[in-house]
Amino acid sequence: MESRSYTADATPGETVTVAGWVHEVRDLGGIAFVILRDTTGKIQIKFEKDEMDEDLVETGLGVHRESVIAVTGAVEEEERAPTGVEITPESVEVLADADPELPLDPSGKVDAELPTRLDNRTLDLRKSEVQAIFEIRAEMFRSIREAFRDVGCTEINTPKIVATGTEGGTELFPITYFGEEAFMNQSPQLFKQLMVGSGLERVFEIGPIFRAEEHNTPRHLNEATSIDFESAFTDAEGAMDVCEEIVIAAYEGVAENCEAELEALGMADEFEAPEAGFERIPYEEAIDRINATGELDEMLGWGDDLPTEAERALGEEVGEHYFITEWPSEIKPFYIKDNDDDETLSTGFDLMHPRLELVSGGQREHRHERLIEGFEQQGLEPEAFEYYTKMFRYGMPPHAGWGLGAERLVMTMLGLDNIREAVLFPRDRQRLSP
Ligand code: AMO
Repeated sequence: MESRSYTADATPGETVTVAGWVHEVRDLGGIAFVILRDTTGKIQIKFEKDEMDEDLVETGLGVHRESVIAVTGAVEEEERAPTGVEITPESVEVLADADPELPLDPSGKVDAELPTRLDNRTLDLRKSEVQAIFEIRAEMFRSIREAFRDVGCTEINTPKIVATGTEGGTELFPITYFGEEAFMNQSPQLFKQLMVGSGLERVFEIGPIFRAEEHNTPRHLNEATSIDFESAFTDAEGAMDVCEEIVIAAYEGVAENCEAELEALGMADEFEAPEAGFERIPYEEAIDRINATGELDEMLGWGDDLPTEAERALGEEVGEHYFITEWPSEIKPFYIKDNDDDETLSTGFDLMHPRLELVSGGQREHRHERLIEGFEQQGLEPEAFEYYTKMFRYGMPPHAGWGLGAERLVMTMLGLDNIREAVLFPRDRQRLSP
């Protein structure tokens, strides 16, 4: 194939070779059109049956929809064409034929249910509005990485095959590691903490986390992508400041660089970055405000986790991103530090989108003795975590951090109903392939 041009770059006066998928064949009798689609858009190919070579016409119009073809020809202005230009073909080459029966219609004229879409993700991603989600996801990571660099973070990668769980035993995926029991990591929690005591001090990681969640919900995955931050010499307030900055940077990057994608999703007009200064609501006040909405069948009490309806009720009232701070110590993990003045309170915080939780974080317990006590209180054996606790005896600075679910960020940013729409190949209770 001659060097290939994108359809979006085809300029009148040039002779180009474009390559892509047959989006549509429109036969009007003496004249027929093939609409060819590539990653940048679509272009019309014009066939004038009486004036063109018979074989050329047959090849061009005989292909099934979604076949891959390459077309060489002159680009001309044509105001009746969908993009204002069309190609008069000199040659058409069929690079890959498509079956006439497709499991899913990439032109979007026939709707498909989510399971069918996920089973045929390759075809699903030929739709511009689906492609847009993943272009936006990629831009989100690009701008987040840049924002982390701007606040002095080093990007790290930590093991995903681990010896111990950190976020609760029931959600662990066990595996066999050369005859020994091991697990898929639930979060990079302990490793990122170990790095703040190293020379790196301030780190971030974007990587997979694995949770053997029993429930199949529109907001849970069994394999998710976590955006993790951890910094030495920072407290919960400082960690929340960075969290806010990163979330806003993600939105700003998308607003600046994804105009066409937002357009494809029909969101170009209303999309805007949240304003800085997210409200920070102490847990106790959050409970009171939720109870006051009258939306819950049962009143919430101190120490209760927030059920989905509670998150929704408060989210509706606040109407934008907000933090819940000062969670009860008893419902936060062993690595979260208690409040210095009141041990029943922790330094743990969550960042909430009005629809759901995006982030958990807090200041960490960096005092060795207290850390060991915390393990024991949670019924964990500190010996199993010695690789971690040991380093707290050799100079571990005060530190804080958080973990942000990337798919939840995409889901809330784009108003997607189901978190699976934000993942190429989701893993859930029913889905292990593709
Ligand atoms: P947590 O368990 O709250 O905290 O996870 C942090 C964030 O990760 C996302 N998340 C998920 N997203 C989709 N499906 C899941 N099953 C899933 N589980 C978690 C959520 C959640 O808010 N180590 C701590 C973080 C820290 O303190 O730094 C942790 O993992 O958006």
